Amino acid sequence: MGLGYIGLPTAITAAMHDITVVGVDVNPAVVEKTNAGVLHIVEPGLAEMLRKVVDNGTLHASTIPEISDAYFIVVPTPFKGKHEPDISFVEAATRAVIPFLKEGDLYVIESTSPIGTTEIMANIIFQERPELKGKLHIAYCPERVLPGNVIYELVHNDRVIGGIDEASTAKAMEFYSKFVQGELHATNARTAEMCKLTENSSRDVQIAFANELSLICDRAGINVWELIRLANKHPRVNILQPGCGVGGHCIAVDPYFITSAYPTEAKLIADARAVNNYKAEWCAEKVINAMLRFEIEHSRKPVVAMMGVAFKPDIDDLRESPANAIISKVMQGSNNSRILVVEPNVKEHHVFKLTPYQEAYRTADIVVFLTAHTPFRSLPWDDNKVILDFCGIFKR
Ligand code: SAJ
Repeated sequence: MGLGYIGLPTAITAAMHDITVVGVDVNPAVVEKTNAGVLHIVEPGLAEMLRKVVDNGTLHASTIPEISDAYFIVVPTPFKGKHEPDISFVEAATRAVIPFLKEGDLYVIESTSPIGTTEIMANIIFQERPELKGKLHIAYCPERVLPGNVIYELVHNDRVIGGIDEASTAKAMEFYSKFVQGELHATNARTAEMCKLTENSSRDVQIAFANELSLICDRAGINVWELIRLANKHPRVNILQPGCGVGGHCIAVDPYFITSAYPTEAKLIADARAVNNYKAEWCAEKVINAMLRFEIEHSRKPVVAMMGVAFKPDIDDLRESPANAIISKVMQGSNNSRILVVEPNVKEHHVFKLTPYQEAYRTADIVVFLTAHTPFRSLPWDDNKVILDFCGIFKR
């Protein structure tokens, strides 16, 4: 249930392992494309695999579920209100499969979900189908794959699997063992739900530490890149890299699933979110200040290059990208300066006109590095430009 960034690769991977899969999505365009063997997401190597499993008939897509032995819920869990998780898609997908469930079936949620979601869905299922109580296997198993490396990680990453009872855990483990070569770790549903939120919150907190260091170092006149490199020479220290904020649809989102439910306890997690959000605002302020200074010193407006819109290096995914927000803010405060926007990984942007990166770098008076795309690393340092390197291209 759900043929998005995780559901579709999972469906394809299962189909590659001789499991007959019906990929269900509410979007008819996604279903049509999938059945035509055309990939609607960007993921290296996946298009060939999709064509293969569609051609040999192990995967087909539909807008409605079909009778199966195992059902996987892989739909988004966005926010409602400010930062409250919205599990209505999980519930809708669950309600859609309820009529098809039969004794002995497996039902697994993979969507990132607030603690208790699996139990809530189990209750909904048994309310509608009381005769199945004790006769279904219900579990939670979060995905952990890194976009760009999905095919490898779906098979090789360890998985945490938590059932609502031991028989459910065992049944889900048996299923995943058909295509997962990583280790399968058994637990209960609540721990598995929290485990997913913990993994991404842990990364968010660690990035916040690096971002906080970058703010301190900027005030203290210390090169943060050198500082972190040296501190990491300690055998038990491993500090991540600062950037222009935290983006994507996971790390900047999942910690709120904890903070909204446990506001009294989740202090560090909430502060880390605040630091990472603030870092993007701070970067925008830095750019606007540099532009004002340039105008005063040169009696003309600067040309500014904003390098990178994607939320992390070498991908085309612009979702929840702090770079996007920084560029918009700089444009608002730009006082008619020329702003060149660069994103080498996409052909077109629905708001910004894009400029090739070499041309932007050559033309600009102020160059702002927002995303550490590999091609940017071959650009030469130029003393005649103001360079704001928020993501460590030059590490100067
Ligand atoms: N970032 C930094 N500094 C760093 C590392 C990352 O600022 O040192 C920033 C990136 O630029 C980006 C953001 O963090 O804006 C997130 O990027 P990421 O590479 O850390 O993670 P995602 O969002 O692509 O994928 C994460 C992964 N989770 C963890 O590494 C704990 C992935 O395994 C999950 O499956 C995925 O979230 C998910 O779907 O939850």
